[in-house]
Amino acid sequence: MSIRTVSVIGLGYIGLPTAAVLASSGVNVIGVDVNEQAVEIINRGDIHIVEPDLDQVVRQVVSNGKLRATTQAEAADAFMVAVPTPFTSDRQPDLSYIQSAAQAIAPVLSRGNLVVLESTSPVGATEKMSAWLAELRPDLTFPQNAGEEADVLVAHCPERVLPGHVLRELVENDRVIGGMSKASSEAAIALYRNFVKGDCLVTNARTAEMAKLTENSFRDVNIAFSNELSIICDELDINVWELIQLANRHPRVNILNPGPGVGGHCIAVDPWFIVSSAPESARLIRTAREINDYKPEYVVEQVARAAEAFKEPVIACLGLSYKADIDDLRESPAVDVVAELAARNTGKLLAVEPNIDTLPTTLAESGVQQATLVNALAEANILLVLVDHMEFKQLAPEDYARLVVIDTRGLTNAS
Ligand code: SAJ
Repeated sequence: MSIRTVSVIGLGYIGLPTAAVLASSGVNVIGVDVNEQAVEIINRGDIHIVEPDLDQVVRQVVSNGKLRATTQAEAADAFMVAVPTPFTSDRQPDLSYIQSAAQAIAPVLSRGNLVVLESTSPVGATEKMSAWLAELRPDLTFPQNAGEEADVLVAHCPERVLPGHVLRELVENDRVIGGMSKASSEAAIALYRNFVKGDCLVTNARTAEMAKLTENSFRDVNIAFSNELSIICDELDINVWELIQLANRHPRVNILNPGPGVGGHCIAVDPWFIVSSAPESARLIRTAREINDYKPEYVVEQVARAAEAFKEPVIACLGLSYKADIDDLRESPAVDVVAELAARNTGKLLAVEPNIDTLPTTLAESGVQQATLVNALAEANILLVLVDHMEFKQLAPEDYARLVVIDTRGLTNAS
């Protein structure tokens, strides 16, 4: 099958870079998003999200006509669905965006089309998407009923790129391709070969779904181990950073870094998809989530105790983003910690975040002030390190010698 035109449904953190990289490989790409403002920005050759170098690629492919954005799905040879899969308040996967995407593409589907689900999904979601499409298009056959003879091919190929390194990882990372039929996998490989230099590893859709959830749960469980260690070490008066450094000198030990909690839109969410599918069996995965979710609360308590020693506590909060050297504040444990400190009136809060211009309104309205690193250190009596940004790694011991230090990232322990 020849794939000349691809429609990417959802132009967010994954869909837009994927659309742009695919377009720069020479494929005609139609990007579809319900957000009219995003569509308008992209068609101007600009971007509405933050990712290094993405603006240049988008500008180039929009100006040479290879990428065009629209709010209405159009006919194409292949469709890539890259929409959000959040969880509901009771931690069940919310597939409503996938269902909306199926409703949007069903009317324009035709025989020989390939539909790939890229969104991180609970096991069974690709089959569900295919069932929704089949319901809406009884005139076409799908792999769940027609196997290798199906008119429409369906596969899952989870995105696995690291925010901040998306353009490189989109090309270099291996891809797991789970077709609902052999023909579906082959068509998906042909699609990804346009821009992927890594290996395309073939499996079925359910295993591909579980592979993605497993990768992020593996990381979550390992971070939970280090977060638990940090709490145990506080109790036993041991420096956790020194401890980890020593233990990691064993040839088969590689402990990750403790922090103020796990943020981002993936690692703190995806393990719940496993828990909701196998609630009785996923005991370690659930406990890891609970440990990581508890860590911001633990940090707030530490700061509150330290603040009791001062008549007028002034806390320099270093970093607000969910991890180092990015400007992404969504689902950030650092923001949660600062917001909770503000809600409890723990003291004067000076937030230092070199990657943003203005504080989120919720923080500003609760009295948090934005400050430069120099001013915050000069005014504060407590130093709270929440993110290991490169600007903070330059700090020397004399810069904070007179402050009470609560360092969730081990910056002040760097040897
Ligand atoms: N963190 C720690 N300690 C560590 C490592 C990370 O506390 O040793 C924290 C970070 O500070 C952050 C959170 O974990 O708050 C997540 O950061 P991350 O860099 O581990 O991952 P993400 O969420 O930016 O991207 C992950 C990646 N998954 C894996 O590394 C297994 C990425 O490859 C996925 O594509 C992405 O999730 C996704 O979209 O699912």
